[in-house]
Amino acid sequence: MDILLEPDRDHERWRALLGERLARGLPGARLRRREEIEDATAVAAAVVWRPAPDFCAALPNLRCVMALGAGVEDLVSLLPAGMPLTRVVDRQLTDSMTEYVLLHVLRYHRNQPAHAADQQHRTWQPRGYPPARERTVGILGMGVLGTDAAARLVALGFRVLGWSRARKHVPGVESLCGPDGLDVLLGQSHVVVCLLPLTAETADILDARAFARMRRGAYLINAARGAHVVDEDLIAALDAGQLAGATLDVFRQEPLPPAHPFWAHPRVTMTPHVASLTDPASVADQICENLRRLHAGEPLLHQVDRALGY
Ligand code: NDP
Ligand code: OXD
Repeated sequence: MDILLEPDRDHERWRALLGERLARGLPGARLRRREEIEDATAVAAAVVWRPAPDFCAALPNLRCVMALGAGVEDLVSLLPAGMPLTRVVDRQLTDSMTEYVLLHVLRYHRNQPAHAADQQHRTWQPRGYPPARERTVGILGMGVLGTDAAARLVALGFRVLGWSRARKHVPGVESLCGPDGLDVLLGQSHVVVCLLPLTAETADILDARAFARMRRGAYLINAARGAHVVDEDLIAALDAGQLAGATLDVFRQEPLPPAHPFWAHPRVTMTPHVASLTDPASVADQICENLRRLHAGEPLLHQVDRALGY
């Protein structure tokens, strides 16, 4: 079986890590760059991240696409409806996202943006803060990433609300669902964290209406996808003081164009889509296990529900 390998970076590293595992577990499997494919009919699987949009058009016997990341909205819209699609679910990826969420929740909880501004002006200004239990953090999306971040925030003492389609039972987390649940979360949270997948239902979910429902002076952390946020509405909410600040890791267009107002906005903290990076060494085993399963005709791990889009 031939396997198309098209990551967006670290190609040689992926090839080495997958190659050595396949040599042991699936001898005969061959990893191929697009330009190395001699017989397109022999390609049964594609292991990809942000591939060229037409990557599967000339692969008539493709049986599965394995994404090298967690959010798969691009592939969901690109692939034929029946094509099995898997995504990454990985302890290291989850830990990295939780680090990002904790970093920025704590930064806001402990007034770090204000202290940083004070330092610029050589101003000694002690600023008080309430105990964590008096802060509410709302997590939009209680999946693999949201659940872990929520549990670690609970361990730090925060009050945590979690919003998902189905109700969840995570110790210490108040589970909310549906439009009413969303309004409760927005209305009560001091910090709202977006960890939703991007789907038709969740696109533009953080718009003027949502910001108006948030507590005055609340913060937003978006580490999911740029298209969850309506940029102009966020800027208007920040400028009006309705939101005190936003931390954004993801953007509608990446890299963010130099002229975009987020770059220079005093209440925006930006990172270049690094909240959680896939670690090839951590993820190679699950990709090889899925290739083995595909070969053996067994059910695949971490398969995306094509109808739901995540
Ligand atoms: P999961 O699929 O595990 O979880 C998604 C969660 O969102 C689920 O709880 C789901 O509810 C909920 N959800 C989906 N649609 C709705 C809806 N319409 N209303 C309410 N809740 C909804 O995803 P992950 O936790 O693994 O990842 C989340 C996202 O994080 C990814 O899709 C990706 O976009 C982003 N990401 C960003 C990274 C970065 O570096 N910035 C890195 C990795 C991921 P239910 O449980 O009921 O189905
Ligand atoms: C992902 C990402 O979804 O890197 O894995 O954004």
